Amino acid sequence: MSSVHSFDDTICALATPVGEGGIGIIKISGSDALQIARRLFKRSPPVDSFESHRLYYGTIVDPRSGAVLDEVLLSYMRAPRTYTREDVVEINCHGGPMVYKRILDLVLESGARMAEPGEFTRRAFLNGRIDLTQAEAIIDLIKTKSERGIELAAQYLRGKFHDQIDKWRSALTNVLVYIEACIDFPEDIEEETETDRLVRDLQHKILNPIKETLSNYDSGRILREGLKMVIVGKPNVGKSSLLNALLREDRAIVSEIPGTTRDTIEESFSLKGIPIHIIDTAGLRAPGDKVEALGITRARGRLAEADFVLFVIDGSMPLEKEDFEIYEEVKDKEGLIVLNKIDLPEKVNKAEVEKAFHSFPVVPVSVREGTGLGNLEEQIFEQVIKARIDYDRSLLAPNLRHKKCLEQTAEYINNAITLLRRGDSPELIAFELHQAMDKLSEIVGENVGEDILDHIFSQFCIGK
Ligand SMILES: Nc1nc2c(ncn2[C@@H]2O[C@H](COP(=O)(O)OP(=O)(O)OP(=O)(O)O)[C@@H](O)[C@H]2O)c(=O)[nH]1
Ligand SMILES: [Mg+2]
Repeated sequence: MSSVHSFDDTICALATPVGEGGIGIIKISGSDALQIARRLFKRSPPVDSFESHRLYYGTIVDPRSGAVLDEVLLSYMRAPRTYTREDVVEINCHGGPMVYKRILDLVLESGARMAEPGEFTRRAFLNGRIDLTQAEAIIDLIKTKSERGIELAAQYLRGKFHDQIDKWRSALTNVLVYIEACIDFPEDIEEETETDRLVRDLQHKILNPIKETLSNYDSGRILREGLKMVIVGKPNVGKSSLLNALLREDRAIVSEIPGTTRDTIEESFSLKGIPIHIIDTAGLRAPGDKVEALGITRARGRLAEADFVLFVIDGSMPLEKEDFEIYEEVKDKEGLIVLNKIDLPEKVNKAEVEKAFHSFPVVPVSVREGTGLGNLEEQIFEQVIKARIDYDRSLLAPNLRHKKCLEQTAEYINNAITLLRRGDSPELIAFELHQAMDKLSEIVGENVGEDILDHIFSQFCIGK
């Protein structure tokens, strides 16, 4: 993007969603913003000089025809106290597509150009108002699907992650200063106690906290994107009935014919504020035909990506070879066994299932009668969500990009520790530490490539 456009021009976009709405907001940012406002905005008496951060009531007038297009509220925000740190003008017009399109056209004719997706936020980043973790938090905030996700994004937005990175960087700088002094005065590093101190500092002040942060990755992913939960079991045990019950709607076809569900069915619901993507699958068994075989392959694919498994067993019939085969496939995952159809005469009880399939807790239910379902939801919450997301600790959960950078940082620090312990040359140690420093800086957006920025900002909508 920035290879095409420079950042000293003026951009504009519709900041509200496209379509009909109560109001439409047109946002203009850049050095020509005020001049464009002067050209298009009319009021009596005319405004001599726009005050910053004040709302003006008036009309938008086509300067060529003199036609009044709309009644609007306009605000001018003088740089640098703005979202982009540039001059910003916002026009609140009526939210009809014809109205805001015509006003946008006038703004474009007056010298602005259409903003790229995320370009306002990219300018905020390039102008130093926010760092890259804060820019990412803005995307998260817009896209998050859970209440806890909002809290997490809000923490990032306030710069909590940046503060943490700064602490690590300053600890790293302290070690680097010492090591670099040793390049000039090599005799100093010989002292064993100093080596110990440096290793200790690297380990306790940087490496261990980074590892702890990395361990929160999964929690962060679930908070941001939701938990992937897959329902498996042999045919006819009640998987689709369970899906419908959890969704509280008749989403999947249920029938007494084994092999009813042939494709995967995916839906989402919210469990105490955490989004859950729930996937119903074809019953796992030796397939009867080609279509069923495809469905079963698909089910296995979903299983591989799952965060959590609901393994359904029919309590009204004895355990079968197929149940044992499925258990072998899922036993290393996190999950629960749902012992279904307890309204029917019992052929296998909870204790027997627990004994046969000891990796999972067993929750007896009757989906048909609705018994045990509340308990099941409670158990899912306890097991998956509470266990992963520590509610008492203030969470710093890296996203995938941060995770990669932190893993590389940890690797460089480990290398440096090995070299230090071996009494290797300070040049080599300093090299590793500089690499670690660069990786930390990359997280907050210092020395990152255009390709990474393009990737991040392209996830925004236009007008943000
Ligand atoms: N008695 C009783 N029947 C149930 C219960 N849950 C489901 N069923 C019945 O079991 C049959 C199979 O239910 P489904 O939900 O279609 O089972 P499934 O596991 O999705 O089956 P496939 O898609 O064929 O793999 C239907 O006739 C349901 O009405 C239950 O708790 N008690
Ligand atoms: Mg089914």
